[in-house]
Amino acid sequence: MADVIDPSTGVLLTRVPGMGLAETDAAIDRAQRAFDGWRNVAPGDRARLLRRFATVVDEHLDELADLEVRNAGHTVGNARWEAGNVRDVLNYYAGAPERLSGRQIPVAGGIDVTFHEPLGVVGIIVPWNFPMPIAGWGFVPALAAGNTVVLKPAELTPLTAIRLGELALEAGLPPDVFQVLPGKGSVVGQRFVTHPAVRKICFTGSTEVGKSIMAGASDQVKRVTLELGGKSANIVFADADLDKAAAATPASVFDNAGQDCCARSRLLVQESVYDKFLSMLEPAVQAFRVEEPSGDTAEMGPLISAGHRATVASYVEDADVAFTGTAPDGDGWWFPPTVLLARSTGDRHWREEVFGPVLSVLPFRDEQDAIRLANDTSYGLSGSLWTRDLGRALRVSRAVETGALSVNSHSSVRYWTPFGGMKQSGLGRELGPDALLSFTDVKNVFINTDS
Ligand code: TAP
Repeated sequence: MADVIDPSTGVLLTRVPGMGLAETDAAIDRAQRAFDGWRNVAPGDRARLLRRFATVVDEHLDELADLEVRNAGHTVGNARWEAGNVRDVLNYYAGAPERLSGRQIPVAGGIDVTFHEPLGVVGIIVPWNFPMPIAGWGFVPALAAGNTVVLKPAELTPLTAIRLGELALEAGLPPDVFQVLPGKGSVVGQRFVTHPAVRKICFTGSTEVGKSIMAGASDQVKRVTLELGGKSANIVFADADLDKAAAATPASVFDNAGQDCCARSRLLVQESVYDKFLSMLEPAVQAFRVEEPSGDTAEMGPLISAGHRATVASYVEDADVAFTGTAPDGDGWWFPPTVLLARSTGDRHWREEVFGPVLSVLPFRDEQDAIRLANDTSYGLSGSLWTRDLGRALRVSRAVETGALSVNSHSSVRYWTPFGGMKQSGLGRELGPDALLSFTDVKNVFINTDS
């Protein structure tokens, strides 16, 4: 049994039984048995079932959002967006089954055709920071491509995933096609790695665990998609619209209390506007509303757990604090938005993923210096740059080694565009038009037409 706690109050919400090894094996066996039936559901019918699932999620949007506010401390605005994202991803990939076509390739003496075959059982391992969207980015394309799915939510945040599993059945998905298996990563998640019937793992979480999953998966040449950590840069050039850049910066790193692999947690400001920009940023950070997350005005809620709050606090001890925002006192795992001045690129808060509402700031000289500093990390997930110079925007976009970048904006995620990391931020891409194919293998068939 795992305690499920409301991070905004520290109060126990419920207890959820964790699956052991035998139950995990039984669920994987059921998923394997369900595979043949699911892959053979006519494309139009599979599409209709996914659309119906989207409708049922939409009908339960407020309920799902409320669960996430209480279980993960997400602001209600974010939580509604997250439930809506599951619905949208379902609708988007519901268009896939009838479009999952192979090729006909010209050959002598016959015809040659390719098929995108589903893999079998796909295991999805989800972290606690975005329980709904990250689950959906894995299970939806996997199902659309004809795979069956076993999904392990994070122990801290299992409630919305469990509810989505129930809603799938309500929408008419056949039993065992999509199963949610709460439990420990070291038990349920690890079994996905070692069980031969699980043909692919989609993992989102820490780089350390991601590496161990990749190493374990090599034993069975198991496919993996990895979405790992980030330490993304927000680069502000002197020619940028500084008002807009300063106004947008707090949400770029403090949204979801900084517990976001795309958080722009390193701010690089051109030295000629460094002091001016920080003086513009300070009131924007102080105005960022850290409040009880169920209120409509909340822009940021608490951190996920007491242990995580202690980890985040350890980055601020002994650091140069430029200024902070405010956070509620009292129970719950609250932490104020905090802006730190990096003394050098060797500072721990500059180098490591804090995964909390902590922004590190450093000045840069010129374009080359900005690119060098932005790339001086083993991560490469996301990032932003602010400039009015179109040529520079393109040059810097191409030079910064990240999987997703935004110019004069902080957006990273649209369900119809690819998302994923370079370097040690990950492997493969989720979302967008191509993600579906990563849940299939290509089969090539030659048919001899000689008489
Ligand atoms: P992880 O330990 O990586 O947990 C992520 C998921 O993997 C959870 O469901 C976890 O299960 C599971 N897991 C853990 N060990 C496993 C194993 N040996 N085999 C299979 N699955 C396993 O992350 P965390 O401890 O929650 O967070 C630690 C740090 O990772 C954060 O501070 C942050 O820096 C980073 N992080 C990054 C992301 C993204 S989006 N890139 C998301 C979360 C965390 P349990 O429920 O048992 O833990």
